[in-house]
Amino acid sequence: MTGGGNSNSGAAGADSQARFAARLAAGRAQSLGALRDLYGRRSDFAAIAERVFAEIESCHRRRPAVLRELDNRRQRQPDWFEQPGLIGYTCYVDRFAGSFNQVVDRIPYLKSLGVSYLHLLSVLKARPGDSDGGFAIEDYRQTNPQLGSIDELEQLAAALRAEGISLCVDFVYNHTAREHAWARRAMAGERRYRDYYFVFDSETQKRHYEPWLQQVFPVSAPGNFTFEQSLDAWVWTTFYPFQWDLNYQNPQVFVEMLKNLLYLANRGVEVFRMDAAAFSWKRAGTDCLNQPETHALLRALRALVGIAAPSVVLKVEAIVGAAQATMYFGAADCRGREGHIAYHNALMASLWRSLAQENAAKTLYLLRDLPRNPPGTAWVNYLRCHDDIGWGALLDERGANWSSDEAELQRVVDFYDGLGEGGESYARGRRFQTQAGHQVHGTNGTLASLAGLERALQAGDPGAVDLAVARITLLHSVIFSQSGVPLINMGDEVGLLNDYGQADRLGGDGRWLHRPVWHRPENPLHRRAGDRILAALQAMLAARGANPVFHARAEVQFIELAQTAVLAAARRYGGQTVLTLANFSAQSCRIDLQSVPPGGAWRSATDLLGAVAVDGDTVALAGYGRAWLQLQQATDYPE
Ligand code: OTU
Repeated sequence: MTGGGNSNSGAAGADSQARFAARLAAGRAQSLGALRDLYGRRSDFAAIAERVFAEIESCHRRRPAVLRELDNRRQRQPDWFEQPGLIGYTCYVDRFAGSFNQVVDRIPYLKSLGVSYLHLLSVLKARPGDSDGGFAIEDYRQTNPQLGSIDELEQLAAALRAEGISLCVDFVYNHTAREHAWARRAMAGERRYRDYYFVFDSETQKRHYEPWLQQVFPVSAPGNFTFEQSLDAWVWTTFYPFQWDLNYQNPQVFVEMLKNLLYLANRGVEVFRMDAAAFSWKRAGTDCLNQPETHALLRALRALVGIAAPSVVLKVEAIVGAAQATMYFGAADCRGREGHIAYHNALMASLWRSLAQENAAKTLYLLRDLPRNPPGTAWVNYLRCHDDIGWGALLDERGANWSSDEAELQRVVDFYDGLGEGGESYARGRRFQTQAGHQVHGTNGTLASLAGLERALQAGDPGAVDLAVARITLLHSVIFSQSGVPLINMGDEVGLLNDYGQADRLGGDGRWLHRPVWHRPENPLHRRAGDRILAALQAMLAARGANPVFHARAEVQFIELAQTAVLAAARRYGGQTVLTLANFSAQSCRIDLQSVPPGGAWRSATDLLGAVAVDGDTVALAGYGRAWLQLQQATDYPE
């Protein structure tokens, strides 16, 4: 291992040992509690627990000195990922820069945006050929050779850290590739490795589960099981047939995956994106999502990582309804003990629904009615990622006032397919995994194409380009003014459009439509639009980063205005009060600020974005306009 220094020598080593011992003493009961929820009924539980603690001790022993220092720093500032200045960016290494080494060259660009957290996709060694965009891992301790070696990844992590940027990579822990050594050994007849997966000899076993399961890729990978000739059995494959679900009921799997995670943490990964987190535990007769053990598994990992490598953050990727998603921060007496951060998938989908409907009401209800985050947790707020916009999270969530029925969402899906009610819409997206009888699933397309830029450029219509730029800026203004980590999706900051060539070339999976190679647009109209988007995002992020009011722990009040197109929230923190406004309609409007607590005080407020001026007790918002109005003085703010 490079760059670590001798982590065990002298006084520093003794000090570090003492800190580890203190963390172990403090975190042991919690770790054991979570492990017991997973394996407590087994007669060999004591041995399993002993094994786990031995592993974290050995991980800590090997932890490089610089990372131990980072651990200490982060322990002194445990809210570091709740700070307004934490700004994320997500990209494929090859599509953004080329290789790990070339990402280093792009650090100045990232810094110009204020980025301090970089999520790199497709980093670990995936199976050859189709790998679901890198989500079928063959070896968790090697990297994709086209991008560079694991040592180069470690050097990249260090280079990023030196610039104040935390590296995040995917931890694809629900499944491995069929080519992973464990799967190979299972296929070679080793019983021990067969038990790492769900291998069913008979159709009957499969039927204990199958009727209750949903499908993630109903068109390109129908079903949840794949018949494997070499095993003469069915293998559980939630995603593609080459992605074999791991069996965490087998404690061996837990231990091995924990070791993999800690290995990568010791290589300098600071944030793990816990891929497909909702699926990790199976229970017959259920949909096998969000099971109690699914949560216990994450709780165990958090507690153990907190002892061995406490600067590490777990980011939960659970693409489920909002009420279920909040549970990944920990529920009941475990609040705050599970994921540190989690994707706000329902908000993401709801923002797109609001844009299509030119109505922010349901987004407001969603934000207003969700429980407040427990301390030490935060949402990850995003607009687009490498996946589709999954509409499932908005579908009739136990009658919540933020949910939609199929018919309503169908109109949203049609809208993003380019079909408006009166004819064509401005969007250029494509529905994903949609089959007859089940119309609402997902939508693909880049943010810019969905927001109208592609169509405007095709028409060569500068007015339509302006509107598209305004929509793109508006959506970003919302995620930049929320509590939690804003995450920019590569290319959205310069208005990159759908990549039809790639989508057609790679066929089967429509998500390739919105995974373009990063470039500066050539068409002058496009380029100017991209420059404007970039400048607007930079200005908003600078305003966010400099103002304590955007801390994740701010007091937030969501405000129902007469104008349902406008999403309004008042935030208070660190002696500052800011009212954020976002108009989801193309129509301009005038907002009566006297109706917003604390009433008349807004008269003297100024817009942090410099876009609007308060006029007496009102403020005018342009179509798709936004404002962050800051009170001049700290005011007593009614609850
Ligand atoms: C995640 O996604 C990844 O983000 C996808 O790229 C992978 O295909 C998948 O896991 C398998 O590793 O299950 O809990 O577009 O939203 O597959 C979330 C569909 C997931 C994705 C869904 C998702």
